[in-house]
Amino acid sequence: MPDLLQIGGATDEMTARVSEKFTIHKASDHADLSAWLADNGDKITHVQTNGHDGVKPDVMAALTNLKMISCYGVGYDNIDANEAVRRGIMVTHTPNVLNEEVATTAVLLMLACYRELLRDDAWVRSGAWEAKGNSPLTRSADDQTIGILGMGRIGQAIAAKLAPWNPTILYHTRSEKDVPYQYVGDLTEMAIKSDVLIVITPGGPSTHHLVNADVMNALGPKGTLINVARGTVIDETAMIAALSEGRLGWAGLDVFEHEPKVPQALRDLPNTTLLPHVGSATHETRAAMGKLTVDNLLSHLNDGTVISPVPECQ
Ligand code: A2R
Repeated sequence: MPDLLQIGGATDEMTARVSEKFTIHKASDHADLSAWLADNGDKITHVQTNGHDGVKPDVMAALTNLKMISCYGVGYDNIDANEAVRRGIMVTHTPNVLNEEVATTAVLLMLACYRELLRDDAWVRSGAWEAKGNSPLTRSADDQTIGILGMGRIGQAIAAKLAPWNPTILYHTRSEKDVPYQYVGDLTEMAIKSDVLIVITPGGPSTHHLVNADVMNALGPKGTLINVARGTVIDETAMIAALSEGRLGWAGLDVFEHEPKVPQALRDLPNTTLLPHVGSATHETRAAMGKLTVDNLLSHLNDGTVISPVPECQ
């Protein structure tokens, strides 16, 4: 059987299906992975990984006969897809099957910020309700102007999922899309016009710190920033300063620049709702992502075709 390197975790079902066709080697079993790769790297033909772990450049270089990387997740910014193309390595990911779940997470964070979900939950638990009476009023999430940065598969799912709150939806991308929302060619201009800015672009160098201090100042003291994309898209240091100084109102974040490390200053801020990168993390959606990850591997092994290649490999 061909040899597969498994980087990061996999569900039991994924492992069961993969083990019928491949000999599985788990990267986590080798304390000195470089040494193991030096002796065994040439026999690995397939890699199964995820968006967080990706494939580090030294690992990819050590896999001299690698033919395919299957990524469990839609974001693949931790895999050098251009280097893969240069070497003739196929890279696949799991688009579409997680659109609705990530969109739900974006809406969840936005509503939690507007209606102070965490503050009011604490109000009940701490006994403040009985001791002090009603909690302060919150803001209505209805009829807001919502700017979406990134209007791809997930951005469109977010826009659709927000419809019951009757928003005016603006969006910013590098090129205009055929969608029923208003395109804004300049991100800062969109932030000026928006009550909420939702970030849902890919990560990587092309979007690094796209949301900088200027964009956050433009969103303003009454503005809410939501990130369900990658932590690197927002300048986290500038965001902490803006939230602390009242230049930015609220932030709902599922992703962080150096996750799982989250700066203490951000954790201490009351105007934030923080999630541990769980955008797609439900049983149902992770099962669908796992199935597609394995389907891609088995299809490639069977006849060289795949179901969902990354754009660079199409
Ligand atoms: O810029 P365009 O026209 O390529 O539109 C894409 C947009 N985008 C950007 N917008 C502004 N500035 C950029 N530098 C930039 N780079 C990309 O992000 C497109 O509208 C959107 C990405 O859409 P999809 O490729 O369909 O990705 P999907 O499935 O919505 O997932 C987005 C990301 C993943 O890469 C993960 O990092 C995260 O959501 O879970």
